[in-house]
Amino acid sequence: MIDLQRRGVIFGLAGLAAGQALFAPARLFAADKIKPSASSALIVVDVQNCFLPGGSLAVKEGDQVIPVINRIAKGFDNVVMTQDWHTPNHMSFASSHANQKPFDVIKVAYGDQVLWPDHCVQDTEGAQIAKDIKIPQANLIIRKGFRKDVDSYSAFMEADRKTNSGLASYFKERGIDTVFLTGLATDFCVAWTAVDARHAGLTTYVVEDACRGIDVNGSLAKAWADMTAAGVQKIQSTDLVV
Ligand code: VGL
Ligand code: ZN
Repeated sequence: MIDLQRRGVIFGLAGLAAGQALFAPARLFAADKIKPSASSALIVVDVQNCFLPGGSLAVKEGDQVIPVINRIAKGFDNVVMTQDWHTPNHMSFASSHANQKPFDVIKVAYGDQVLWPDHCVQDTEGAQIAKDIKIPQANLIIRKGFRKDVDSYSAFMEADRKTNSGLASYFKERGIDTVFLTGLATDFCVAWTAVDARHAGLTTYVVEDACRGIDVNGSLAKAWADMTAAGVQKIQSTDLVV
């Protein structure tokens, strides 16, 4: 008798878990894991040579995201990559301004602009996506920052906050309502893309151990605060069932 009742409970819970999985990504109660579904997309932000150790705007441990991203990408049918893609003499380069050095902040028409070392110049080796990224099923590559006078950290919208990339419409047309963000750098392109994903109405996760930050003048802590305020959820790659 007791045994039967116990079984009933167990089957009941098992049924609930299966039901939740139909509406994935659901937090499966057992180990609180998240399973990507057909309406989920992985976004791989700017894993490009310039941002890897030895690159012109190297992110500390930037290369360490690659095996993590390759592993979780196996669980996604929908993968979007982004590629920082600047003109020579781009306005975000310190070298384009007299008397400025990398990591200085200047005022431009649309607000504050951090100045960077030259990086990710169109069609250069540094702008190529890291060769060790192995995601053959990636569906779309969004290039950004390709207009000389406007920077673009976000994959959705340029820094002037006017020019749309079309990515929100792409997700809408493809029935994607949930995105998982990975890549470089946590505090710039990942964070801005994550906040804009929320503005586009998407459920948004940032996979913390699949990202690394630049962390200049407290930018990493600020980025996490901004993301949390926007409703972005921080997870680890081990929270995913892939
Ligand atoms: C990025 C600074 C300048 C990034 C791009 O990918 O986070 N950061 N350009
Ligand atoms: Zn850039």
